[in-house]
This record gives sequence, C-alpha cells and structure tokens, in this order.
Amino acid sequence: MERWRKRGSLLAVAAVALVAALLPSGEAKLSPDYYRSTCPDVEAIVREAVAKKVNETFVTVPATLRLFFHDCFVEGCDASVIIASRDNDAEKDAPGNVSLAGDGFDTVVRAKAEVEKACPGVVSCADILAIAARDVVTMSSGPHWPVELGRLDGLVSKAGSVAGRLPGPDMRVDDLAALFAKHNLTTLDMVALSGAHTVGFAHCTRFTGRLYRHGVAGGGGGGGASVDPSYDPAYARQLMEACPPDVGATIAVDMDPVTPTAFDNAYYGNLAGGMGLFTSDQALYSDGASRPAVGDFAKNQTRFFEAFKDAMVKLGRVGVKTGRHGEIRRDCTAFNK
Ligand code: HEM
Ligand SMILES: *[C@@H]1O[C@H](CO)[C@@H](O)[C@H](O)[C@H]1NC(C)=O
Ligand SMILES: *[C@@H]1O[C@H](CO)[C@@H](O)[C@H](O)[C@H]1NC(C)=O
Ligand SMILES: *[C@@H]1O[C@H](CO)[C@@H](O)[C@H](O)[C@H]1NC(C)=O
Ligand SMILES: CC(=O)N[C@H]1CO[C@H](CO)[C@@H](O)[C@@H]1O
Repeated sequence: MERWRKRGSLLAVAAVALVAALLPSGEAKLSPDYYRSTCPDVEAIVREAVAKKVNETFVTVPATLRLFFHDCFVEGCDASVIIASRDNDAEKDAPGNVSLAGDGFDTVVRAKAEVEKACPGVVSCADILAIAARDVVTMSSGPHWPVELGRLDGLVSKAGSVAGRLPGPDMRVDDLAALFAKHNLTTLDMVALSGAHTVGFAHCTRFTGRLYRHGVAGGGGGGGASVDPSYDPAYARQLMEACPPDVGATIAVDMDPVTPTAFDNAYYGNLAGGMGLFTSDQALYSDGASRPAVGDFAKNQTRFFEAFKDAMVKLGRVGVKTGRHGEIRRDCTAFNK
C-alpha cells in the first residue's frame, strides 16, 4: 500500500514533468494561486517592499511599470531586463532601455530580498516584477487585479535582442499595432497599455524633434523648421520652456501634465486636447483605428481600467518560460551560474 502510494506520486511527478517539458515556452500554465502552498504571503511581502520604496520616491511607480513592459516585450516576461551587465551587452544596455529608471530595478531587488527571507529559492524575479507592476498601479489610485504567477526567470539577456522589439516615440499607429500584435496584443490592448503614460517622466530629447525640427528631413534643424501642428500651442510653449533647443540629456518632463502622479484616464483627455507628448501618443487620437478607444477611455475611467487590467494580464503571458528554459534566480541581477 505504502509502496503503491509512493509509486503513484512518483508517477504524478513524472507526468507533471513530462507535461512541463512538452509545453513550449509561451504556453505555461500561469495562475494567481501558484505560490499558495510554497510561499503563501508572497503578495503581501512584495506589496510592503513596494510601498516602502514608493514612499521614498514616486519614480518607483512609473519606473517599475515601464520595466515590466520592456521585460515582457524582449524575450518575454522573464526578468531578463534585470540582469546586470558585465560588458554593457545585457538587455538593459540596449539603446531603447538605457533610460529605464534605476528605481524599477531597485524595487525588484529589494522585494526579492524580503521574499527570500520568507521562502528562499521559490519565487521568480519575473513574478516579483509582475506583482510589483500591479502594486504600483494600485498604489497610485489605479485599478487592482489578480496577477497570474508561475513564470521562471530567463537564461538569456542580450542587448542585441532589443532592437526592433520596443516601440519608439516617433512611431505611428500601424507600426505600433503590428509590434503589439506580435505578442497577441490587439490595438485596443495597445491603446489601453499606452495609458501607462498617465504617470512618469520623459526626457526632452525624446520629443524635442516635434518642437524644433518638425517637417525637417533627417531632423537636422535649420531653416523651415516648425512646431508639430498637432501640439496644442500652449502645451508646446510649456514644453519649449522646459526643454530649450540646447537642453541637456538629463532634463525630463511629466508625461501627463494634468495629473502627473495619479494613475487615471487624464492621458486620453490630454490626447483630445493636443497634449500627447510623443508622436506615438498623439497618433492614437489622430488615427481612426484607435481614436474610438481613446474617446471611450477619456469619457469613462472604469472602461479604461477594465481594458488596462485585461491588457496587463495578457502582457504578463508573453513569452513565459517553463522547464529547462528558465530558473528561479537567487539574485535577480545575475544568472544562477
Ligand atoms: C505604445 C508604445 C510606447 C512607446 C512608443 C513608449 C515610449 C516611451 C518613451 C520614449 C518614454 C520616455 C522614456 C524616457 O525618456 O526616459 C516612455 C516612458 C514611459 N513608458 Fe512608455 N512607451 C510605450 C508604451 C508603454 C507601455 C505599454 C507601458 C506600460 C504598460 C509604458 C510605460 C511607460 C512609463 C510608466 C513611462 C515613464 C517612465 C519613467 O518615468 O521612468 N509605455 N515610454
Ligand atoms: C514613509 O516615509 C516617512 C518619512 O519620509 C516615514 O515617516 C514613514 O514611516 C514612511 N511610511 C512607510 C509606510 O514606510
Ligand atoms: C491570443 O489571444 C487569444 C484571445 O485572447 C487567445 O485565445 C489565444 O490563446 C492567444 N494566443 C497565444 C499564442 O497566446
Ligand atoms: C462606464 O463604463 C462602465 C463599464 O462599461 C459602465 O458600467 C458605466 O455605466 C459607464 N459609466 C458611464 C457614466 O457611462
Ligand atoms: C523605445 C526606444 O526609445 N527605442 C529606440 C532604441 O534605440 C534606437 C536606436 O538608437 C532608436 O531608433 C529607438 O527609437
């Protein structure tokens, strides 16, 4: 009898291992209850670490949210973006990622340290980042949703993987939609996720082309340059004041000038008023493919929150690693060996 039970459970383990091995990465079975028996307090532990960090600096909110997005779009949601570089060749060193604020990385590292005290070697950095990204949204008066868990940490982090995977601030709706579609995210998901620009900062150099070099071939400046006419004139003046033509690389402005620290739907109202900071923001309003969703979200914050939650859950499923494709990192900034 004893023997049979043992055999049975061994068989069960073997069956689980077989199923895990057969599942290609990207079709992992995620669940909000994943750590129920192995680390039941993980969410409370992460929440407390994140709350402490947010209390120290608000940048924690946008930095953590953006870090999750960039992680998921390059190699999947596997914390590959957190790997520290040895020779400036890790994912975080790629041009699209260099302005990721350090407070996002720090949030994950600190939360991981607390989680390790309670349940060593059990919870992935990728899952901690997914929980933290939800928590920062909730803590800045945004929505709350159950975060699916069970990701492994990736075994690859290369700067070379980033090119072409992240959207750029000068992109139009067609190209943005195509990029998101590669990850099974719809145009509606893309419009909802762009609402993350309701918090956080952007460096002047990301949009000064719209202020000083609009319509100039090659963006070279000089005669004939003008302000992008899709900017509201008063907003453009405000941006020019904050970001003069010779502005240094470190100056940044609020992405949502109306309610910069609240996760709300003001971003969409801004777009209707010509206050989209990047071309990629303003295009959501000017393109007929995305404009109805912008109008809907601007009118009804509940609708925005519902769509944002759905899209974040879908984003969190991108490229998830299982089995031999991943590990539970001990140190989020380094592979185990
Ligand atoms: C739709 C295409 C998108 C484009 C073209 C885009 C581009 C950018 C750029 C250029 C910045 C400024 C970075 C800097 O100057 O430091 C930025 C900031 C930010 N992005 Fe996006 N982004 C997009 C979508 C998203 C998504 C899907 C999310 C998250 C769900 C997100 C979250 C953020 C946040 C929170 C910031 C502020 C970062 C901070 O304050 O540190 N973005 N984005
Ligand atoms: C937030 O920071 C203040 C000091 O800046 C401190 O007194 C307070 O206890 C902190 N709260 C939390 C929840 O960490
Ligand atoms: C893509 O999304 C659809 C609808 O949300 C879902 O049914 C399908 O399984 C997803 N495919 C992948 C590869 O994730
Ligand atoms: C906003 O949208 C929600 C969800 O679709 C709906 O229940 C609610 O009635 C809407 N509110 C308004 C003012 O239209
Ligand atoms: C998201 C982002 O800013 N991407 C940039 C990454 O770097 C390349 C080349 O430097 C730019 O063209 C992208 O816009």
